[in-house]
Amino acid sequence: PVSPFALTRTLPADATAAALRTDVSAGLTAEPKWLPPKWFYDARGSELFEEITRLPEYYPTRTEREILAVRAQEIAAAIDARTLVELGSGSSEKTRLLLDALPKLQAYVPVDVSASALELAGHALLAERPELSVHALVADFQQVLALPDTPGPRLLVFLGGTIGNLLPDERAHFLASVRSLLAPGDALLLGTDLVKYEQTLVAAYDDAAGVTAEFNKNVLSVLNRELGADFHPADFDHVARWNPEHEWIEMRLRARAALTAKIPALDLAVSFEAGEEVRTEVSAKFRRAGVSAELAAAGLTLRHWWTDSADRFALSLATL
Ligand code: AVJ
Repeated sequence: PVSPFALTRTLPADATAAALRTDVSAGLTAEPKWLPPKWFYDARGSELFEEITRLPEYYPTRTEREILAVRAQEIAAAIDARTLVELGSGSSEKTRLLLDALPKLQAYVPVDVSASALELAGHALLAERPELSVHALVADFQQVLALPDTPGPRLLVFLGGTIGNLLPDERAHFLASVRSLLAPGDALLLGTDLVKYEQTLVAAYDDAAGVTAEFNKNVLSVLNRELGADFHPADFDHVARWNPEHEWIEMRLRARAALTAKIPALDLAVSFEAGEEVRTEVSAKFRRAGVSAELAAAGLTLRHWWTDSADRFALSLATL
């Protein structure tokens, strides 16, 4: 018998380490300095993110879950998928709401950079739904994906508002590659956080308990461990700021005093002036017209737009 669980690596084992070095040397020698948000998520960072999702100020996770719970049947009616592809899986609890609503589902394809996260989630799911075949894909969703040969129609889901962590040109590139994965009859389900009152947004990224501050500073611990750097996270302040021009939240780390950090693995020393900031994340907030336009630019048509009662978050369903 064929095993119902298969794991395919499209990333060489050392790809992550190489990408980290490339990103850190580019970002910390740039003016102004930046780091990509994907490096937050080591084991500690993933744990802190889980903690963020339970904070009173951080509404996106519970709001998206609420929309999914209310709309799962409508989603299934729009696309009776035989394969569910989840990009950047890990939100297994939300995925379950979808899985349970799709009666014809045969295959689940979680895509994540972490093989261990995929093994855990895949086997837990199989214990509950032994009739599903799980084809886990170790891949970076920003790279070109080759999906396993599973039955259509396919529903591709990208939840959590993670698309907002991409810059506009990265988003265009990402949506175009999603478009190239879809055949007639397939669909994309996309979660986006929405533009709202500035204080609400800033509070969601600068919580009173300081969990997001710790999450932000965790990227320095990742650099210390992976690249032998000597950052002291306490030398930096957490900053969360609304950028009204781009309509995104920016997280930054601001040096409390002038300092120089050594990064031996890159043979690099990085100096900060007092008050100098490194941008560690953008989290774009959307409006319906913008989502519709970005989908259209990638050759996709917005078919459904579902929000919660307070219009905080949206789920979009798009097809060719
Ligand atoms: C859920 C990954 C999209 O941008 O809101 C949470 C990550 N950053 N708090 C977001 C995050 C700061 C998050 N994503």
